[in-house]
Amino acid sequence: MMSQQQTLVLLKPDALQRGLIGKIIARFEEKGLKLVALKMIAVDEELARRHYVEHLEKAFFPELLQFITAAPVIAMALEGQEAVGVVRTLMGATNPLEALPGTIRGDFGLSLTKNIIHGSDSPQAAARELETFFAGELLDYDLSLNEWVE
Ligand code: IDP
Ligand code: MG
Repeated sequence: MMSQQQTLVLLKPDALQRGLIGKIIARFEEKGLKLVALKMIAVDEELARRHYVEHLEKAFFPELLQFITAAPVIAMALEGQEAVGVVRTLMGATNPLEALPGTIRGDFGLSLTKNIIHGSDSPQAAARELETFFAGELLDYDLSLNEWVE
């Protein structure tokens, strides 16, 4: 069954430094997803540990921590039919070397760590991550394009 969902997206420090922010946000707009929150934020170690709690013990965590705290990120909440899975599909595989062309990671990345974008991997993760970045800040409004894309 299809359902309206909300999901958290982070445009990681490499996306900002490489000037890819506008292009990536455009892909979500063009898809028809609705922005319900958007901000730029410097992720500190405490926030990184909270967000990536399932990865704290992984061998790559120190490298991930260094990367995600190296420059600001753009955080956004997106809403739409099956938004969690749709965003993951648009992102492409975690490893940009394996991500298909046409996906964000497939088109823009080469590095497994510096892979441009984060998207929640389940509705449960989305709820937790949206609380981490946007507690009480999600906006409720009518988007006129919705009647044409859903
Ligand atoms: P995801 O971002 O596609 O959900 P996760 O497995 O949740 O992938 O990993 C979180 C992030 O940690 C990745 O997006 C990537 O930046 C980094 N990462 C994942 N696996 C590795 C690895 O094996 N080496 C280095 N960095 C990794
Ligand atoms: Mg993940």
